[in-house]
Amino acid sequence: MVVASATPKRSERLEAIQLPIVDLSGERSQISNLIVKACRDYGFFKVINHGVHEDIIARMEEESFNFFAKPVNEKQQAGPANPFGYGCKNIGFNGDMGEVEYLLLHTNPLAIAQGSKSISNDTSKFRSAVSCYIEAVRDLACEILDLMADGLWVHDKSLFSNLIRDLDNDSFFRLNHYPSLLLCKDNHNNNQIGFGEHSDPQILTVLRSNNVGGLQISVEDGVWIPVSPDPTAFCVNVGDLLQAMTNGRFVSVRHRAMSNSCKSRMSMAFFAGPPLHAKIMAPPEMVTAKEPSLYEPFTWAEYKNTAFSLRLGESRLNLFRKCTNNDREEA
Ligand code: GA4
Repeated sequence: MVVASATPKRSERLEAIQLPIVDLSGERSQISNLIVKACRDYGFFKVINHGVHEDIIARMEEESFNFFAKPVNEKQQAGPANPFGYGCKNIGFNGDMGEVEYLLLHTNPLAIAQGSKSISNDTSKFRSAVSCYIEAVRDLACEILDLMADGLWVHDKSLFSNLIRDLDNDSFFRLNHYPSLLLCKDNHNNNQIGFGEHSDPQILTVLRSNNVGGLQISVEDGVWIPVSPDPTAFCVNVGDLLQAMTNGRFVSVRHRAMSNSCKSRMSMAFFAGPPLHAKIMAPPEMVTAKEPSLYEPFTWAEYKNTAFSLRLGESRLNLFRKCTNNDREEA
């Protein structure tokens, strides 16, 4: 595992962080421990030897590339994003903007079949590429969630993964294109915000990007650390729901994506979400006398409604925090 060096007190760091790297071909108990440590320290890690076939990734990337290369008026036939469909610059419903264009899809098969019609001229090719990719990354997400449960000594090893294996799971798939800007001067990265600061509301995110940097994470308030790109790995991050289910042991870390003025960046993110009616609460193993439960139980539907009604960077999980004695004393 490679660990990041101490963070200087500056608002931006120019050198990229080496996130913890988890080799999934390693020994199981060692891997679970590495994952747990990474999720506590950074909320982010990379996985290599993940078992997702290169072909599956290449096919999906090609479809994504073909879509974004289309003329604007054709892309707009798949929009506007509400939240699903093609979006350009507008993010969510509350006026957030960024230098990004994207396709957001729900991952249920019917939604993919419906959505594909306005996205590709070869609907069945697009549909097949998306279905294979989603199946593969969902399996990967489940394997990682089982390893997490193991590493946390949660008795039911499938507690987390069952939520996203459920037929009614509410997982999303997002293709992002951060176009290169017209300003490219002497190869200097005149970066602009592509996708503004936020944490992911779901359980887990599995992200893959081409070889262009742009992802930055905030391990400390106001300090942005670039993550080096690595197309051979998947970047995995903890979502808000997993922070709640681990009673705050794992951190759902704020991140953002910058668009690079010289090279265009493409990324593909799978957001693993539970069924809308799923009750989100920490299992008994995560709650002790020393670490009492931090959050009120809530359903994903309740949380999602709150998350989607706020601005991108607004804190959401805090709204579900229990009132502690400290809070009472402070009030
Ligand atoms: C962030 C993670 C995912 O991309 C996403 C985003 C969603 C959207 O683009 O519609 C949100 C954002 C994300 C969180 C706050 C709300 C909702 C935009 C926004 C302002 C698809 C998701 O699930 O939440």
